[in-house]
Amino acid sequence: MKSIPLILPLITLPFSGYAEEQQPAGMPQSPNVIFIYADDIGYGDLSCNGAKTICTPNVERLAAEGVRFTNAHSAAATSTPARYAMLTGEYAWRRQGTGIADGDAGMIIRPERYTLADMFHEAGYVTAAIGKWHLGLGDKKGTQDWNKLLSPNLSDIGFDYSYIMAATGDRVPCVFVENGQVVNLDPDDPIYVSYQKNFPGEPTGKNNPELLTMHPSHGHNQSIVNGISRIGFMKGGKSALWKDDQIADELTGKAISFIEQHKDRPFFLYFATQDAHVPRVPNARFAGKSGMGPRGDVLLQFDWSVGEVMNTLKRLGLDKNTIVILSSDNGPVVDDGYRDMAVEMLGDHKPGGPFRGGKYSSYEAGTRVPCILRWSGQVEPSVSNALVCQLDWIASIASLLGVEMPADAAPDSENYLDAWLGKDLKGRPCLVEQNAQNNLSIITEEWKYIEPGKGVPFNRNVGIETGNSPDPQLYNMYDDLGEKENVAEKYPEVVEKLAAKLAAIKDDRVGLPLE
Ligand code: NG6
Ligand code: CA
Repeated sequence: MKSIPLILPLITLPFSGYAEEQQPAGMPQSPNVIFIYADDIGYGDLSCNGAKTICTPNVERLAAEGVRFTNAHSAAATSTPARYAMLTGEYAWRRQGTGIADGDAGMIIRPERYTLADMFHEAGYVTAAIGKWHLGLGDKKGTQDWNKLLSPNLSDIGFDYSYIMAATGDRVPCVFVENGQVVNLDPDDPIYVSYQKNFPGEPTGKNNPELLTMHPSHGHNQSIVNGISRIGFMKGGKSALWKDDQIADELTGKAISFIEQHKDRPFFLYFATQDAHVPRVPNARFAGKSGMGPRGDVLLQFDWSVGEVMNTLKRLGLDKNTIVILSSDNGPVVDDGYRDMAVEMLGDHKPGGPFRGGKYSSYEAGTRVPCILRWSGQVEPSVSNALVCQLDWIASIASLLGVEMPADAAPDSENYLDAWLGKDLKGRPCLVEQNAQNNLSIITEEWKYIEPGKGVPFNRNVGIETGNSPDPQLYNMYDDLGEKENVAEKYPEVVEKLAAKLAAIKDDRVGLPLE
């Protein structure tokens, strides 16, 4: 296991990368980098991307001051594989055990893996992860003792500081974990977690619906925490339980403290908010404010978090020297398992914007997510249609910072720094997208090919077309952004070429030319 020095060298590495010559005279240090990584926020959920029924002014301002991407993707249509790929620079479908993780999963990114946080470390940065984690903790599934230091934890993969939700809002344990230790735990009330069976005498959503303040629509009928039944069973740890309506405040507060504490040295902050994942419990300040029910309200709450981060940067004079990247882990879902009125109150709102499908799907709304990069003074405000993917953040930022990554690090990540900085409108020649059944698609500027795959075509629980089909699908991205007309039979040669390219990438022979 590698050890991370507790005290990082105080000297700041010279800013030796790509933008050196453009660096303004007197720029004190390498730029800070903040990822604001939303959960389940769709392309169409933000007013900067054309939403008319919801107003997200802070994100709009960020977009107006930076590059707003229209063809940016997460690497997968669900959280765990999207985050795995983003943090390691490796497509998650190459690895077993990277599907949607239980709350008692062991660390999915093992300590020996080189991560984005390691890369920042090498450039002399202090690093933090605050918010939703969903990539496992401790050594092996189900063997954690939540009352002790969980090991390995995020400090073993390059994060100097972490304050996280172990998995998701709807999975036990419903506690924050700070640097591997459950926060506010009373030793006299230890915490137990199981994804196998309930603890004797503990109520569940299934058996005790009378105890619920929010009812499940599907799944989510196990342990009850704060009147909401979750996935998985837990017992004890009462003093450590989070309050759902305060998660955004808690995480935003921690993000601000981290920025304040490290304002004098280069820092990397991975700020993973949990709005708009279920269960959606907006703070009273936002409840009822969107006219769209809790799902709309938590979008306003997310926008508030963004505003708080931006105000902090301004207040501390870090505005110019901080790169802020905002994106989401996967596309949107309206009913994701609770009866929270999201479907009934949706009205004309289109969470996926012009795109077909949603979270879990092979269609574009699955992975084509909101994405903005702001770097005041360095990056011209613009809109970019370049094909870009979060997978490439590690290689692109390594290039910016002049970090040479080890040869075997981040194998699928490529340096598209110019595209990220809005200077090159081209981006990737192609990208592989992964849906919830691990069926893969390949997208180029012109085409989208979805490989034949197993699974139902429509997920009735969530009301989303999955894109699964026994037949090949081909869509023209120039004429048919909404993937309405499958033209696979019309253009068999394009299908053949893209299927071969996908097979080559799967096989690791990424060099096979597209033409
Ligand atoms: C699904 C959950 C869903 C959500 C998702 C993960 C059920 C019925 N559905 O299995 O509610 O938690 O997993 O979402 O349990 S993600 O954004 O973290 O990938
Ligand atoms: Ca998600």
